[in-house]
Amino acid sequence: MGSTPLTTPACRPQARWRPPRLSPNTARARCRPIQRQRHWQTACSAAGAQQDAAQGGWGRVYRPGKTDITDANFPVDGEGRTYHLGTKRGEVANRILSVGSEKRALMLAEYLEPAVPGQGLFMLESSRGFLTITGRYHGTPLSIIVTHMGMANADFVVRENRAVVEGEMAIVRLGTCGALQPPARLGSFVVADPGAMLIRRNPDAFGLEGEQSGVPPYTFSRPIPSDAALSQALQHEAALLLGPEGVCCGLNATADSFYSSQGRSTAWFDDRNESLLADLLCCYPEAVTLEMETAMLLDLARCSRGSIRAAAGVIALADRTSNDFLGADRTQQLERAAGQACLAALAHTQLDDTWGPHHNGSTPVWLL
Ligand code: R1P
Ligand code: URA
Repeated sequence: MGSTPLTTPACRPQARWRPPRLSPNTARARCRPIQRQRHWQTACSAAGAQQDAAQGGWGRVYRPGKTDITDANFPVDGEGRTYHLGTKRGEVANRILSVGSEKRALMLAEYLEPAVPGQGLFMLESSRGFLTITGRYHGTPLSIIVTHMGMANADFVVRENRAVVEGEMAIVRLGTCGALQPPARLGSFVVADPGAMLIRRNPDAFGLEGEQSGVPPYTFSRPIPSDAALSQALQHEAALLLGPEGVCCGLNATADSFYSSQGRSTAWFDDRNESLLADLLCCYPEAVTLEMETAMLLDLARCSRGSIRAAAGVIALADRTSNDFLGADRTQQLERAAGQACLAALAHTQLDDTWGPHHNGSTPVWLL
C-alpha cells in the first residue's frame, strides 16, 4: 500500500510534443465553435450517415442494426463491428477524446470539422448507448466518444477502440471530479499528472465473516503513470485557454463507485467509509482529485504494449471539504474550454498513425 516515488511534472522529458507558438489571444480566437445546424436523425447505413448529412451540418446518427456475433473471446459482428461500441475499422480516428456524457460530447463536437469537406460529422450510436463522433480538429482526424461512467465502461472504450484502430493511439479523458485539497479547487481543471491510483471496495470485509476477519473495507492500488508528454501538452493547452491559475496537476484517485468508495455517507447502507478520505490522504498526501475512470484508462495504456498513450484532465465540481458544488453554467464554460484544450493536445501529438495494411480494404471515414 506504500506510495511509490513519483516523478514531478517539472522533471519530465518532452517526448514527441512541442508546444505550438500561440499567444493566449490566438488560442482563444481559434476556439470559436463551428456554426452547425443541430439535427439528429437516424441513417440506415454508415455510408448514409456521411452522404446524407446536410452540407456543413451535423452528421446523421448511424445506429447499426442487429447482426449475428461471432467469436466469444472478442465478439464482433459480420461487418467487424465491436459488440458494445458498434464501430468497425475506419470509423474511429487514432486520436480519441473520451468524455462521460453525451451532452459534453455534442458540445465539443461543435469544434470539429467534418472528416470529408461538405459532409457531416460521422456519428454512430451503438445499441448500448456508446456514441462515437469522428471528424477533424484543425485538419487532424479525431474521434469524440461517450464513455459514460465507471471503469467497466472505460475498459469497453479502450479495448474495443484498440481493436478497430490502425497504428498508435492517443486517448485523453475529459471528466469531472471531486476536489480533495489544494491546488485542486472548485472550478480547477486538474491534469492527472503524475497519474492515478485506484480505490476499490472489498466485499470480503462486509457480512459476518468479514467483520470477524478484520479485512479492510477499501484497498488502495499503487499509482499508475499517465503519458508524460500528453499530460504536459494538456496542461499547456489548458493554461492558454483557462489561464495558468485555472489549471493544476496532481495525483488522481479513481474510485470504483461514486458513493461509498469516494467516502460519501448515506444512512441506508453500512459502508464503513468514515475514515476513507483521511486514510487515502495519509497513504497518498499528493492525491488531489476523485473520480471514476482515469486509473482504468492509464492501466490499459500501460499494458497496451506501447500502442496507446493516455492522459486525463478533470474539472473539479464537488469540493469534498466545503461540500460546495459548482454551478451548471460555470461547469459548461469549463467543459468547453477544457474540452478544446484536450482536442488541441491530441491534435498536436505526433503518432505513428499511418493507415496500415490490416484494414481489410476499407477506407477510413476521413479519407473517403
Ligand atoms: C460521476 O458523476 C461521473 O462524473 C465523473 C466520474 O468519473 C463519473 O463518471 O466523470 P464524468 O463527468 O466524465 O462522467
Ligand atoms: N465525479 C466523481 O466521481 N466524484 C465527484 O465528487 C464529482 C464528480
